[in-house]
Amino acid sequence: MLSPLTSEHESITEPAPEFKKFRIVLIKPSKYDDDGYVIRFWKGVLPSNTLNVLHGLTEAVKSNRVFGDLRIEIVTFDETAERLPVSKIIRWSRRPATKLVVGLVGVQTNQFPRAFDLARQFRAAGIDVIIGGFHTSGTINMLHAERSGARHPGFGQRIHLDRIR
Ligand code: B12
Repeated sequence: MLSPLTSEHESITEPAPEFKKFRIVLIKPSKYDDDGYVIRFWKGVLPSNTLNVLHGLTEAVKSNRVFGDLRIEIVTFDETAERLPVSKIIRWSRRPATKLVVGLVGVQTNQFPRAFDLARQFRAAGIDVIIGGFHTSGTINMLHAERSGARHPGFGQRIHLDRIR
């Protein structure tokens, strides 16, 4: 049987590694301005509701010990008000016995290009990425999930990012 932290692909090609730590990185992506720069405010005055809700739900997974004794660490970033340490996150994923997943949260249509660029950087480093939010939910519904190669587990959407490059 698949471990909850192991994708189908991994189970076919290699035995499931023993993870001792599960680090979940939740990121609210910003968006590009007309010149292609990432918009980042000097100070954040409005915390993202979705980021906070997702953080709370993930904390519940941790406190309810959904993954048993596995140590869970949750880190959040709001790119609209802080620089995103992409290289550092990739380094975290290479630590021994660590499984790292990136969740791009609350992604709206105008933030999708930025979210997708971030996802590509993490995917290139072998990190599993989940994108959720109004844009992905709406798009997948419109594309008819079964035919687009996207899966629809009901909470957030799991898209085969590698196939839609
Ligand atoms: C509240 C709200 C705001 C508030 C946000 C306040 C705050 N502190 O966060 C304010 C007024 C600031 C705002 C601003 C904007 N908003 Co607004 N907003 C909303 C609203 C009404 C609710 C969003 C919300 O908080 N939902 C509750 C959270 C918990 O749910 P959620 O975001 O849907 O996330 C759930 C799932 O999608 C999923 N999920 C989300 N991410 C992830 C990630 C992973 C990994 C997983 C597994 C699951 C997952 O889990 C969550 C829990 O179920 C929606 C409309 C709506 N009814 O959804 C519009 C909406 C999201 N906003 C919209 C827009 C356009 C904007 C602005 C761009 C408007 C503007 N021109 O400035 C800005 C962008 C701000 C920004 N930087 O993101 C549009 C987006 C349309 C689109 N095509 O993407 C919406 C859909 C309204 C609409 N119908 O037009 N908004």
